[in-house]
This record gives sequence, C-alpha cells and structure tokens, in this order.
Amino acid sequence: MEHMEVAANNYVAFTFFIGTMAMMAAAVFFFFELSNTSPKWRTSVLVSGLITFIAAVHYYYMRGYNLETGDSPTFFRYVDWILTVPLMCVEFYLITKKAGAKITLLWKLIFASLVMLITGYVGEAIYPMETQSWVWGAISGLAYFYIVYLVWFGEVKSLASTSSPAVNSAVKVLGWFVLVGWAIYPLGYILGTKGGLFGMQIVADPAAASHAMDIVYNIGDAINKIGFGLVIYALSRKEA
Ligand SMILES: *C/C=C(C)/C=C/C=C(C)/C=C/C1=C(C)CCCC1(C)C
Repeated sequence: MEHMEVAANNYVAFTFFIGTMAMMAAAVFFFFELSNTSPKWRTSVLVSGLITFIAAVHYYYMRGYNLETGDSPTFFRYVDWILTVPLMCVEFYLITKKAGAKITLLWKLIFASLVMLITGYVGEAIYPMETQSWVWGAISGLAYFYIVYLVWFGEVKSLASTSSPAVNSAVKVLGWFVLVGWAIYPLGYILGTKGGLFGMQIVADPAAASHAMDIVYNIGDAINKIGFGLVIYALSRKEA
C-alpha cells in the first residue's frame, strides 16, 4: 500500500488528525477523573468520557479514510453523530433528573436528535441534488429548533430553574452550546451540499465544497463534544 502522510497544507487531513488526538485526550481525562468524582456526578462524567471516546474511535477511522481516499467520510460521520448526540441528550436528562425530569423528556430529545440527523444524512448522501438537499436540511433544522426550544424555553429550562444554582447555570452554558455551537453544523451543510441553502450553490467546486464541510464539521465536533464534557466536569467540581 502507498505510504500516506499529512501534507502541511492539507487542512482537512490536519483537522482529522488533531480531532483524533483531542478526542482521545479528552476521553482519557474524563475516564481518569471518574475515581475522584463524587458518586452523584459519576454517571454524567462517565457519559462525557463515552461521548469523546466514541468520537475518538470514529475520528481515528475517518482520519485514515480521508487520508487514503481524499474523500469525505460521510457515513461514519453520521454513525458517530447518531451515537454521540443522543448521549448529549442523556446529559441534559441526568443533570435535571434530581429536579424531577421524566424519562419522556429524554425520549423527546433523542427522537428530535434522530430526526435531525437522519434527515441531514438523507440530504447529504441519498438525495444530494440541489432541488432536494435544502428540503432535507430544512426538516433537519426544524428538529434542531425543537431541541433549542426545549432547552431554552421548554421542559429543560423549567426543570433547570427549580434545580440548584450550579445545575441551573450549567444548563444555561449547555444551552449556548446547543444554540451557537450546534449551529456550526448547518453552516457546514450549506457549504458542502449542492444547493444546501434553499437550492443556492455556495461553493461551486465540488472538492472545495466537501473540504469546507469536513473542516467546519471537525471544528464543530471539537468545540461541542469536548466543551459539553467540560461543562459537566466543572459542574461535578462545583457541587460535590
Ligand atoms: C458531536 C456531534 C454533534 C453535536 C452534532 C450535531 C449535529 C447537528 C446539530 C446537525 C444539524 C444539521 C442541521 C440543523 C441542518 C442540516 C443538517 C445537519 C444534520 C448538519
């Protein structure tokens, strides 16, 4: 097999490499910190470790795939998200559980996240033509706004307001991750798909479009997966 290395000007391969390293380091950190985390927060910190560990394994694979083929590892990207985004929903459920969160809230969040991701995959990989990709992207966006609604105005918000001040402020920070950090992804979708923005083409060259998409998604993953985990970790230290 041909010898592969990351060229210094290959930003896509570089962000896959850094992403792998960052996710691995974060997972090791969360797992090792478990032994000095109070039992009350241990499951939450464990879930932070699982999110970054699952991402590390996928990034290791995606890094190799991208290096060998030069292509975007769309399928494994979405496999990663389908496993990790519902686990982020679990984090919301776990930290508001003491204030009375019901399991139905968890199912609502998970269902919305699956609709968001499955329709996004359909628009990226199954019907990527300009007449269709934006419609699937828009449906995905509706599911996304439903999650934003639950966290900012709905059940998550009202549970947080009856929680301890530390939980309430953690939910607020996580809410910003969902509103701003998660909004990075539709940006990648718009740059990377043909006609992702109401049928309009933003990046004309198909290779440049897919590179832009991968870089944006890789930045989004590092911010959101590690950031989410650190918010939970900080909460576990603030309120032992
Ligand atoms: C760790 C991975 C995370 C937090 C992934 C989040 C992904 C999204 C919020 C994706 C959202 C999308 C839209 C809102 C519209 C276009 C299609 C998607 C799937 C990119």
